[in-house]
Amino acid sequence: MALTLPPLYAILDPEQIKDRTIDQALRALLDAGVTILQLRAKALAANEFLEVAHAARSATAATGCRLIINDRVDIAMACAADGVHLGQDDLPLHAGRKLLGNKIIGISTHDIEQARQAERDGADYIGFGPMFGTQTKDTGYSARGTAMLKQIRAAVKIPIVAIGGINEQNVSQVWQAGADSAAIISDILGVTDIGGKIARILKAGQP
Ligand code: TZP
Ligand code: MG
Repeated sequence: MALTLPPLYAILDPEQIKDRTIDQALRALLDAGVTILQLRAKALAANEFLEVAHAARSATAATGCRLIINDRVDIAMACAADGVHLGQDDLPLHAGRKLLGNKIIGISTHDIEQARQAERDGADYIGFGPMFGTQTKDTGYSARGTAMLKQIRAAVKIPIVAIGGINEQNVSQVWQAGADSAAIISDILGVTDIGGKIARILKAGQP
């Protein structure tokens, strides 16, 4: 069945949570009502990542929030996540599909050809970015901008999650340009009042 994504795609990255614990950040996101959450933990060893993934799985299951694991199909399987998010250099989609069956698989893309390829290969959604300048990840790509996002929207039918430098001020631009969902890390995890921030982001408009 085709995937539907909410306007906000939350990402929990332990490197971006300032002086909160991972559990506090997780709780704040869930209390704010997020319905899809990606766990991204590049610096954690597999055993630590799995421990956090189990905690995220039980907390998200309690609120009905879908859980997506970044990069690691094995961790996604071990914690019974709803899916995985894979970059261009991660396990290829066909291998992820073999292991995960009909669970959600999202693919990071940076241009039209990658977007089309991900759709042809059976991705459930694509990430597209970096939309604007971002400090959170050195993607090696220049800001893609909303004009390119509109071209991607015209090129694929599957849901698009825009990512990279999105914040409360510019989020409505990405929804207007055709993104189903906006992924926001630092502008959410970097503030004191995560709930208030998310409420203002959602008020900023609907895709
Ligand atoms: N992929 C492309 S940009 C990015 C990822 C994971 C980081 C986005 O973080 P922020 O802080 O919302 O710009
Ligand atoms: Mg990756």
